Amino acid sequence: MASLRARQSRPCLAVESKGGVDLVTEVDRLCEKEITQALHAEYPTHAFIGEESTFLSTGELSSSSAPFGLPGESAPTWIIDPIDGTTNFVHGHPFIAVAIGLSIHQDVVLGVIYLPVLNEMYRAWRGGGARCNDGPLLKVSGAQSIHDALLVNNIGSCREEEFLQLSFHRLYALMTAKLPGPLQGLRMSGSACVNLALVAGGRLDAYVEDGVGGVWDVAAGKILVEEAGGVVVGWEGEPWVLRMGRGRVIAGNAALVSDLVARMRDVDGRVWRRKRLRVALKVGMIALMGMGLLAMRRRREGATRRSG
Ligand code: LIP
Repeated sequence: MASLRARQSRPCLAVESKGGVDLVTEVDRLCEKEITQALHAEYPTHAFIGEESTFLSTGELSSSSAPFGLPGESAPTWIIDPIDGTTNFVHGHPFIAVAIGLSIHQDVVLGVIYLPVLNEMYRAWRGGGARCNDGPLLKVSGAQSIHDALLVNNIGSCREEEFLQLSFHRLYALMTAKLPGPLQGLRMSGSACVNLALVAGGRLDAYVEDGVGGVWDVAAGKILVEEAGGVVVGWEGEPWVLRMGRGRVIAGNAALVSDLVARMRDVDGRVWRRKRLRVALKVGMIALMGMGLLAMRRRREGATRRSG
């Protein structure tokens, strides 16, 4: 991990795009390979899911384009994000994390998140509480309202206009809320794992993101937050489940999370209704123009018949 810190300042880091502004570096791949191979040596029958690749039963790493799904019921599965916050890493920004989660029967039972620049190791296992380094048991914050909350949100690599407009509407609604008052503070860290570790440690009150990159962004942090007395849910407030593909997440203490779920639902509903109204207005305008044109044509035809 010292080498991870050193490589961050290396000027000739090989960076590739996974599509658009989504980046991967040689260090992501190298770290994933080392972590996976070390775990595989200890647990040869276990399954592995990494952000950059998947580990085949032959002991080889395959490229992330290889099809893979969550393994079956019984295989304990290690879920690895070798560098969460790759864009931060590329820019030398300190909010980066290495995350490892272990899921058994689709339930994350163990999680470790290491913040190499801060040298903070967060860890938790089911029933064992969560800790950072040699510190006391972690506890999520007790903030009960957004007016007392420091919220973290990320806008990942999606640059679609509609998605961005909706994302900014949600933040605007929180920043201008009348009751109980506007959000106390808003941050964007660029790393889902840093967010979840800091929520578990009570240094951020809540985390909201629509568009986390995959299970590796959330798995390890989920158990940290839960063992620190908090909850991690999906957009409708449903339990967050391991599922391949992009995801949505809200984490924090239960009261604040259910308030945020309701507020997101409210904004999404309003934006959706406005969009439907705009479509209805457009259709109405087109219909009116069509009727106008038809009436003009009929008048012209009538006039031609009368003059003939
Ligand atoms: C990133 C996450 C970030 C999210 C991005 C992306 P990466 O992971 O940590 O929170 O907004 O979509 O998934 O690519 O830095 O490992």
